[in-house]
Amino acid sequence: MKDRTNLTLSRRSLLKGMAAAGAASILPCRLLTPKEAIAAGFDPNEYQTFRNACPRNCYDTCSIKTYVQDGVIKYIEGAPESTYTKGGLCVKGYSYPRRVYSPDRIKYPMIQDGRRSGKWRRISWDDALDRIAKKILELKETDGNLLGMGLTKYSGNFGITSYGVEGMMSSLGYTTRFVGTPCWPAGIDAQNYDLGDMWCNDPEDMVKSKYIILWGVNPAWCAVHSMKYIQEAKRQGAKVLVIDPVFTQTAAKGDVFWQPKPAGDGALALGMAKHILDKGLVDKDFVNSHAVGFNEFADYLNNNITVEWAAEESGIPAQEIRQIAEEFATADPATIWIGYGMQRHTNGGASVRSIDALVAMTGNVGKEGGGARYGHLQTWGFNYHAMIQSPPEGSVGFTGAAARGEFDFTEGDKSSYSDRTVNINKTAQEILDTKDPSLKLFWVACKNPFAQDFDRPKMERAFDTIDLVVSAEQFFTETVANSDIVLPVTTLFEEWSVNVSYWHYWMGINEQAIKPLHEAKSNLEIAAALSKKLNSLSPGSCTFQEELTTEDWTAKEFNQGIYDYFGIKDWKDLKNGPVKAKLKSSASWSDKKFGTPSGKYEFKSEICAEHGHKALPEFKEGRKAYDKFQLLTPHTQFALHSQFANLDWMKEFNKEPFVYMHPAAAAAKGIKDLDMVRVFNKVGEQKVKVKLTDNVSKDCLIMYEAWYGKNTDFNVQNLVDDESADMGAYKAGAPGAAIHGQFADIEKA
Ligand SMILES: Nc1nc2c(c(=O)[nH]1)N[C@H]1C(S)=C(S)[C@@H](COP(=O)(O)OP(=O)(O)OC[C@H]3O[C@@H](n4cnc5c(=O)[nH]c(N)nc54)[C@H](O)[C@@H]3O)O[C@H]1N2
Ligand SMILES: Nc1nc2c(c(=O)[nH]1)N[C@H]1C(S)=C(S)[C@@H](COP(=O)(O)OP(=O)(O)OC[C@H]3O[C@@H](n4cnc5c(=O)[nH]c(N)nc54)[C@H](O)[C@@H]3O)O[C@H]1N2
Ligand SMILES: [Mo]
Repeated sequence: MKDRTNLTLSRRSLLKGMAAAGAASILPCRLLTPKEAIAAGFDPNEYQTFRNACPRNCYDTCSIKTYVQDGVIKYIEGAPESTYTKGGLCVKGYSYPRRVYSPDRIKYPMIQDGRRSGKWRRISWDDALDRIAKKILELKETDGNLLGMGLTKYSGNFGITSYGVEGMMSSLGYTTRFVGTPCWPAGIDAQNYDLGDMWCNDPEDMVKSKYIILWGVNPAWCAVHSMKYIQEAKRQGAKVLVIDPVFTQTAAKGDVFWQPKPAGDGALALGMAKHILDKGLVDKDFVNSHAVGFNEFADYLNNNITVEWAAEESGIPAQEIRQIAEEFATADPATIWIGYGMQRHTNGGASVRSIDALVAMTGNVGKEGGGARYGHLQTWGFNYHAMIQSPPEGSVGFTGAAARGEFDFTEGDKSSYSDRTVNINKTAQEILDTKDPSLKLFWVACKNPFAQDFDRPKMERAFDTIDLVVSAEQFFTETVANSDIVLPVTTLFEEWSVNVSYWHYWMGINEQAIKPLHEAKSNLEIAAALSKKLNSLSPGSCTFQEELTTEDWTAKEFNQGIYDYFGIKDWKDLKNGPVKAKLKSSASWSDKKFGTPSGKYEFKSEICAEHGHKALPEFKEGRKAYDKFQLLTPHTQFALHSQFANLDWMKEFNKEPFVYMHPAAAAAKGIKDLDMVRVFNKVGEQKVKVKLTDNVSKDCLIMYEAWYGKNTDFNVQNLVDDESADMGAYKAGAPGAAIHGQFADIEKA
């Protein structure tokens, strides 16, 4: 029997979360339902309640109900109104009060005397902003433009008002932006080539599925609220197959588990497609009426693919491939949830295209309970008022006409001035390579490059070339340690915003439930304060509004389109609870009108070919091994990237990091359970304790990403290089990262 202990831990942690959030007296020894809590003496009328929304980069984007007494958060729960959140939060969510009131929070602006020295001094907001503003003005003076100022921002806070960070940069002038995403871009491009957009069914309709393949996705940890739909579908007779190189907790809940070689997914999907073709199980109506290029795809399969070859490439026995392919093709409806984990490879985009093809050829696209589910941005139609700001009059920018370092600012049409964009997935290398002007001032917000970007040793060298690094943060992360000035930012409970998901179809308002703690300011308030300071030093040097409230700026994000889509009259309606989009069908593409040039599903995509890939979803090999073991660094239950694992409650369940290894592979190296080991490769090395488990294959090492706080040097990015995924540049502006296309060796330390 595989290890399921973490599931129990999760439940215990929930209890702990609620109890310590202030409801201890009414929660004696287990998690109570709201009804039981009330029966036990919990009187909701004694509290002020607020609506909040978890802004972390997560499928679930939970709607939260917050109970406040005397200006202090006492208790939080999932909003009962949302059928998705359904009154519950995840284990991390329940720990929020510990995050807000953590003694480790950055409380004031501070300055460090020497990077990584740890010698931080408190300074006033005025002093901090004065130093930053003077550096901005100095750059404009010496360079004649502001391209020497860089911004790296990603997903620390996905509340819509946080796009005010980008807005702040635009209001200063044309700057250098780190663009792209480490998360999901290869799959986004793949779905755009095939379907004309990334657009998934409502996850709540998985209950209608008769066959569910969870392909490189771990919802038991990463999208906990979706598990109830999968479980319900199972109760109604659906079969669930989980495909992952790791026996995850999601796998433990499935009926069948396939443990393929990492990056072997394309071969597996094509092998299944070939068998479906051989057996005459193709949905002829769909491929003839609603698709282009199926005949060419069928020719490709007939000429190049055999089930035996697929078995060899993926490590899954041919007989199993045949059986599952037949089951999938004959179940109606059948669906595949394509995870973000599986596309973080040098062939990730190609693999997603072949999985899309499998769903399409069986006629499961555009069907309720069916679909190639990846993600969507249908609910994101906000104004992006905070983000769209104009540069000051006379700003000089990048003309984009010439290669980096060779362009002439004096030439070119001023209306075509733009920011200079560089690849976020090669942050360290881009900092080192960017010249004329080089980066001298770096703004980091909603981003932890030392924990989440790649090649940490190179990151340190790169940061050391920058004059002034400013981090807007909540905790003293490794990135803060490599900064000069840190600005304290509010948590979600201390500001207004609005949140939607890239997975479900709910929208929730985020009210300010408590006053900002210490001297923290929101991303928007920081932008306003910087603007005020700059304009006092040099009038007209910043266009950002100097006085604002996050509530007013949240209101500015709404429009009639959003109101109509969600069926509300006013954004204030959201104070009554989250609302769900009024969907015509729970299925995406239900009218079979696709966003591709042909308006049909494109088994053959000319755009894809123009972008240098194959027109058909052909097989592409994964990255060639450069060391003994494949190294995977996926997401963990007790952290959301570099957030949460540092909190005291989380540490009770997840005290320290481990590398996970198969016992047989360990025996061959003389390594025993809980030994201290050294994991190393061409990027760097990491010392960590080992846990032996047959949840991983003999050829793999697993280390979960997370930042545990200041007392450990654990960082998976010491072992992950910045190799690109095959796709991502089309829709995200830069290719994805081959995060799981990594290799390493291990020895006893
Ligand atoms: N090895 C490896 N690397 C990975 C991945 C992996 O699987 N393995 N996954 C990748 C993926 S999928 C993603 S999405 C990225 C995530 O990378 P990031 O977006 O960098 O992830 P987070 O750690 O969630 O957030 C970064 C920081 O934002 C801060 N923050 C939170 N709220 C606010 C706010 O309101 N304002 C400001 N200024 N800061 C705030 C948090 O304290 C945190 O330190 O990592 C990628 N990197
Ligand atoms: N608890 C928690 N929840 C989260 C996050 C978190 O950090 N913690 N992060 C959020 C974010 S930003 C994201 S992007 C999502 C990610 O959500 P998921 O996509 O579910 O998570 P990952 O851990 O990135 O990857 C999922 C699985 O892909 C597997 N995998 C790796 N390589 C391959 C391969 O070649 N083939 C196959 N078939 N599988 C492979 C990994 O072993 C892993 O189990 O979750 C979100 N939710
Ligand atoms: Mo992500």
